Amino acid sequence: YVPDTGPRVRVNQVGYLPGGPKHATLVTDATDPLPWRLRDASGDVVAGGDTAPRGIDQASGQNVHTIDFSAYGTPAAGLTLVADGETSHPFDVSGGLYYRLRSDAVQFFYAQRSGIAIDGDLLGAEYARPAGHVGVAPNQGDTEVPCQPGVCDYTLDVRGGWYDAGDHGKYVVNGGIATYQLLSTFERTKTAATADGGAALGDNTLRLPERGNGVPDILDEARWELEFLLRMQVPAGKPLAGMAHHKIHDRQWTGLPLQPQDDPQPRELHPPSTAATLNLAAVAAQCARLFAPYDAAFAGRCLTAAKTAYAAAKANPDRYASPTDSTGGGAYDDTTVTDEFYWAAAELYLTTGASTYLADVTASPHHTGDVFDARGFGWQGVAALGRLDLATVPSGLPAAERSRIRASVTAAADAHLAEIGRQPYGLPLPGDAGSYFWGGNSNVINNAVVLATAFDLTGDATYRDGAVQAMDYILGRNALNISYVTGWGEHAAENQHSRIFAHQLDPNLPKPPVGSLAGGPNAALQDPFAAQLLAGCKPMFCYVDDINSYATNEVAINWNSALTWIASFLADQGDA
Ligand code: 9MR
Repeated sequence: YVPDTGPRVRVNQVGYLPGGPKHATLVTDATDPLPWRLRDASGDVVAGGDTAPRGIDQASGQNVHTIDFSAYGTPAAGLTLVADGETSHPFDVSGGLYYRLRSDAVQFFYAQRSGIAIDGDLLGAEYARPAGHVGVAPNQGDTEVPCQPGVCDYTLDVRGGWYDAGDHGKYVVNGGIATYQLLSTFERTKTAATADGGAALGDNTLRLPERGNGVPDILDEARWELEFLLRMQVPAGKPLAGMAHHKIHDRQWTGLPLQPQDDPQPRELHPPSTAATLNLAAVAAQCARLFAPYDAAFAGRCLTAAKTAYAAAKANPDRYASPTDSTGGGAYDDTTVTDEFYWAAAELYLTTGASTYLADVTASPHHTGDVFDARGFGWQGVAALGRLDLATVPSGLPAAERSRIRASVTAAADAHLAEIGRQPYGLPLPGDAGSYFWGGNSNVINNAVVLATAFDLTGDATYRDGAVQAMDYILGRNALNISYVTGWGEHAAENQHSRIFAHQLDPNLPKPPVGSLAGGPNAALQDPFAAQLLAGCKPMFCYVDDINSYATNEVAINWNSALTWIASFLADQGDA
């Protein structure tokens, strides 16, 4: 199988910020520098220079050169880069490049909502659908959901929330990091000097049913999941009260396509877990501080839930979700929860200022340990979330402590910058196969989040430029010459794995909405379709834009939450 990778000059197909870095990659057999030309829409040459040969790129196996046209800074549409007889996909130079991506990326969450009819007037007529899993046949949930046999003697109303990904499962651990990133996207607008103060994500800025209710729209979207997460808590008086059930999903896996309202499977609560409980504690604590100005009663409910969840986790510190519990839904297993304890304690401390939580933060092995990783962070390793918030959210931390924590963020960002320099495709990710795993696009973006946070903390533009370059990779500067974000870029992913947006299987169904991020290259080839098609692939080629490849081409809330955060950051850079 040889994918059509288009022109051998690889660019960010969306474009470049006028004052930002501008890099491209040329795939060629040549070993000596070659001339490159930047052409405007009418074909006139507006800049030029020579390529820099980089040899064989480990992640792609290609012989490549890099092109640096950062010196060009004039806004223009329809530019192309020409080198070695090849003309790149067209792109823009504009300060407004990412304005709409900021809302597109978060709009995905409305499209994933469970328990509410999706309004075609808001999202587009083709996306209208009835409410899923509200107890209307053939659905069997989620209003009165029993546990798996033997797990509990009650039912819970766990309606609402977001469908996790291409399936109809709802998982507290993954809901946790996704909600965190939406809340953090908003919180950054309040704490970062380079942010826009929240106006762009405020009331009446997103196409949501709650728009115009006096609450910033991104908080309204986060609340849809927060309410679900709160419902997953074991009620008082029951065994393990205060813990959170790990997940709720179908008893058996369903096929594609399948609209949520047509799912006939029994739904079941799976056992409470320490990791889920700490995810609830962390995001409910964030909820308490961010909703306080808008809805004191809801903020109070969140704070109570956060505190009871945290106490329950401390009383039950080693209840782990089983790695084999993956029938009908994903496992989201995790047997290391010191990082979840650290994150939850950090959020509770930042919200309450209470010394007990600070003591737990300080006693955590992650407090002084290195929480950042060259391969990014994700749902299973969340210490970085606590660290980033301790660095950015105002608190009573002693100044020396605050500086040490901030220095750990800039040190991680320095390491990512060094990696960007080593990679001919300019992404903050080591080039070996171990970097290219399930959902890895979100890890690349999360490294960009670390770089962006370092910029917010220091104002040092090299960090901002690193974050921008990471997104160049996501938006087309890669071996496959593809943008991984639906509707963004000349040649973008469009057949992501989803039961709802299964256009590839049924032309009457829509494609994933504009702004949906694909999981990305996964060298482990963990689905049969990819395994058969892509055997022997070099890591950066281990991806296919086909609905059957759930291990390379799914959509997921924790991936779009990373995109949401960075899109908002990039939009704020404007003409930078
Ligand atoms: O994102 C998850 C990835 O880190 C795991 O390796 C993979 C296999 O366990 O599961 C991914 O999450 C999936 C979840 O289990 C079920 N819903 C779809 C998720 C995205 O593919």
